[in-house]
Amino acid sequence: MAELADASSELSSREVVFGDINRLGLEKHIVELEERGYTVVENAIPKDMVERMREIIIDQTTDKSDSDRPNLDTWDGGKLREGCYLLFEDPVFEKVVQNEYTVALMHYLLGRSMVLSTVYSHVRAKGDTPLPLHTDQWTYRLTIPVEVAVANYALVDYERDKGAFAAVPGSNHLMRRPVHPDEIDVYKNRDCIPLEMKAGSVVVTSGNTWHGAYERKVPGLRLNTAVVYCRSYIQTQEKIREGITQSMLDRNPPSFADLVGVNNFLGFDRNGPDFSKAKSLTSRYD
Ligand SMILES: O=C(O)CCC(=O)C(=O)O
Ligand SMILES: [Fe+2]
Repeated sequence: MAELADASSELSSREVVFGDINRLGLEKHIVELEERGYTVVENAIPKDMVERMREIIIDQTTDKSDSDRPNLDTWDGGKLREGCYLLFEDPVFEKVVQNEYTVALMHYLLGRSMVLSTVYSHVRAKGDTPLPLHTDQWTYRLTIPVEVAVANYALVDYERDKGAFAAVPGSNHLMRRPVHPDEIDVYKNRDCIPLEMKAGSVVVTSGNTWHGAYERKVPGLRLNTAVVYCRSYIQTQEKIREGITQSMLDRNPPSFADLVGVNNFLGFDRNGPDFSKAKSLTSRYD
């Protein structure tokens, strides 16, 4: 499990981030992130985690869709609801948000003071419309370096006609969002390609990169866990910080508290800001 360097570390942030990248052999993934705007790490998580996450997501979607429990391989009953706020559904999601490959790549993209924004699942069934190409950075302007990035874990094999992740290689350099219908539609955009991968792989995409998903043309479910991280000054998509319990903090390393934003001094009330938190964040992550 990756841990952010502790407060006593003598190393600069740059040394820590590139140290992790070298230790984990992720150098080629950094080049891909720069050139294409995304990169795939195979076998990022073990099979038991994949299976556990599927179960929990199917539990939540069953509950919210008010349907019979869908079978992963045979469901043909139409659209189902998304999974979200998954961090609070099961500790397996605490583990996945701290995945060492993803954290190392995210630190490269977003800096070590990044926070968790959402743990979400796009549940795709036969008949769902394709997900239009979009960028994930929801701030007013796209930026370099980016302020938002997503790690999308495949929980089933991704294949084009089974609802694979779609991406436009190099679109991270365009510095604008897709607008024309021919740019947005994954089937019309001639530069869009499917990212086919095995369950347990993760695709890390920077916030400027155009991506979406193909239609699922066969029965069964296309499930993922999409973990979004952002810079600490940006409003997170989910109320992560507000939902964290003491037992979640107790069973995780201290770096988890930073990741879920509880050490951010912003958002104070009548009692005033707790600058000891500001100090710990800035001194730890220069
Ligand atoms: O896999 C998908 O359905 C695409 C999801 C997406 O847009 C994302 O993870 O940011
Ligand atoms: Fe997205």
